[in-house]
Amino acid sequence: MKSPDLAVHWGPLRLSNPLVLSSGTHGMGEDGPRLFPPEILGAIVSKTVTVDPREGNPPPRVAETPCGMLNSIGLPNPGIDAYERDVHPRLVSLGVPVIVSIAGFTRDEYRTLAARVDRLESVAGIEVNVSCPNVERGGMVAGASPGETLAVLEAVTGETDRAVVAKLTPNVTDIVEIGQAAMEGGARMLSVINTLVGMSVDVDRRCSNLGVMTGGLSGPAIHPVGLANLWKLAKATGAPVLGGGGVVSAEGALAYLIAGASAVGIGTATFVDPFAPVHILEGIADYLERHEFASVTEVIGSLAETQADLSFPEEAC
Ligand code: RRO
Repeated sequence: MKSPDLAVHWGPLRLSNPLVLSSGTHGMGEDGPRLFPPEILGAIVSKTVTVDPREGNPPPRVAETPCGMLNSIGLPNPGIDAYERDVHPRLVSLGVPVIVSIAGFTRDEYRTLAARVDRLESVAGIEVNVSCPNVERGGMVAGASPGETLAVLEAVTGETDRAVVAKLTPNVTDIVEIGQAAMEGGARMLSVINTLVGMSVDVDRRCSNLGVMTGGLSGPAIHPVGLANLWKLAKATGAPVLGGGGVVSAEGALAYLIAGASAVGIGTATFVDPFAPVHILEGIADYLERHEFASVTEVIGSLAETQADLSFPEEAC
């Protein structure tokens, strides 16, 4: 039997496979792919870049939690000038579609960043990060408001024809209305989820395990939350949505695809297993062969929503 076709479309982007390396989990973007052949990835998302360089938050900036980790990194990055000069050429040289992640502290900064990224060569897309939990302005504060999300997306899409993806926060009551606002603002794709606000306490020292009290929770603990948000968003908006959060196995990635994700984000898993993308991709290919699917696209959105929809009703879910 022929090997299954792993290519997917995420909005206007054609990816050789559904695995997308999530922002912020590989230095500026290229640390992970140095360990394995980069072409095993469908795309890479850079660390989110701001107009000016940033040091980030005071340490400690990461803390392990049961089945996950907290980060309070605080958006450290070299700023758009250094990104353009030093980082982007290195990312592009990996030969994988590069999505540049941007965050502003005002709408004007988002506009500036969109114009700067628009003029770079070899940009597959622009991720508009309206979901960082570790900054006091912009980030999740903007992305928790449908009106501000709409305005930010309009500011960005007014400056570029590149494929714009809005990365959304799960720290909201109704992610669907935020996703709809982003699409109305001109986003072509959506991405869920950024990290969940969390905290952990060192009881002996009676202090937070992070330098700035709270941080963003990622890792397997958040997989069910990501999945529910992905499913709701994909179903309600019909938008091409990347699903991620807590993917550490082929089954975890397949769950997102089955629930309707066009592509799957991998991030925190690589802190435990730097080769996670290799193992997850192999596992997806094995699954497709085992279930005799010719293409990964056949499983996308194939979720049975009632027992009557099951192809094998006797195998109750
Ligand atoms: O840098 C961070 O603190 C950070 C960012 Br920009 C983000 O989008 N999500 C996150 O958990 N941390």
